Amino acid sequence: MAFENIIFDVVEGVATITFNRPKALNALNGHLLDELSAALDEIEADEKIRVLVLTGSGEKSFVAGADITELATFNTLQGKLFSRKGQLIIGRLQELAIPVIAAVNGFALGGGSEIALACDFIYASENAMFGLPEITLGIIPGFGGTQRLPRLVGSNRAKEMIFTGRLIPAAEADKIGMVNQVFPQELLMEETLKTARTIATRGKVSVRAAKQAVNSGLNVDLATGCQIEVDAFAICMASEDGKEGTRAFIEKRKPQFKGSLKG
Ligand code: CO8
Repeated sequence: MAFENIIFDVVEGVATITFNRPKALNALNGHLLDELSAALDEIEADEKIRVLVLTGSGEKSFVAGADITELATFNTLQGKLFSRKGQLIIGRLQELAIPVIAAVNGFALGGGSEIALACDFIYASENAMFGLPEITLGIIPGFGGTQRLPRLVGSNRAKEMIFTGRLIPAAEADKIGMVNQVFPQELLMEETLKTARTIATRGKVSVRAAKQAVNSGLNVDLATGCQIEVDAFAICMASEDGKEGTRAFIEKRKPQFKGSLKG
């Protein structure tokens, strides 16, 4: 499918989706969300894609939130449908079988922060700014921000950001555990792709199992989470990759993971 609002490419098992509406600082409109959904369909159908990276075009913005000019035209029902569409897509990002890394290269505001929060982790450029400024528009986050931000940085820090709409720079986001690493703008994609390629060399079954175990475990008590881990561990042990990884260690060679889901 040809895209107008995103750039989608795949290199050596790493897919990159670049939000690409530079005139509106890559703000999310309905068309962009539809294209994002179609790109996720393509990713899910391609067994060779091992990691997804999300970033924004240009050096100023990752995503400056929902498109406010479009939001302003919505009635209640349209607002509800837009919020639902966004939440479905963001939920898909979170649950995607492969890891998703946000490379935040500038403003990640409102829906932009919410997309980044649904990724497995965030790398940021030094000029990145995060925030949920919806309160300044008389609304609240609608793509999961009130739920995912407190889970990541604690309810007190999340409430301060959500109640004030204050934007925080990358260094502060790093300090409160919202981002994993901060890089100079010119190194952000290089460093992100380096990590993505490292993950792409790991066993597909074990990376998938690890993501599912962490995600599922966050929603349950520790004992249930540990049981989830037992089951995921057993699947890895029974997989071809699990056998190859342990055999390679004993034979003092690099493992050749095939990523087969067969046991
Ligand atoms: N929507 C539409 N256009 C935008 C947006 C946006 N979110 N952000 C920036 N733009 C446009 C500007 O209007 C401007 O266009 P033009 O050149 O035609 O005037 C262009 O991008 C450049 O922006 P600025 O001139 O404003 O650039 P500055 O460097 O001066 O400022 C800021 C950059 C601080 C990012 C500023 O543009 C800004 O505050 N933008 C809005 C940020 C915001 O409030 N985002 C949250 C939106 S609400 C949201 O995301 C809710 C998500 C959940 C929705 C739930 C469903 C109902």
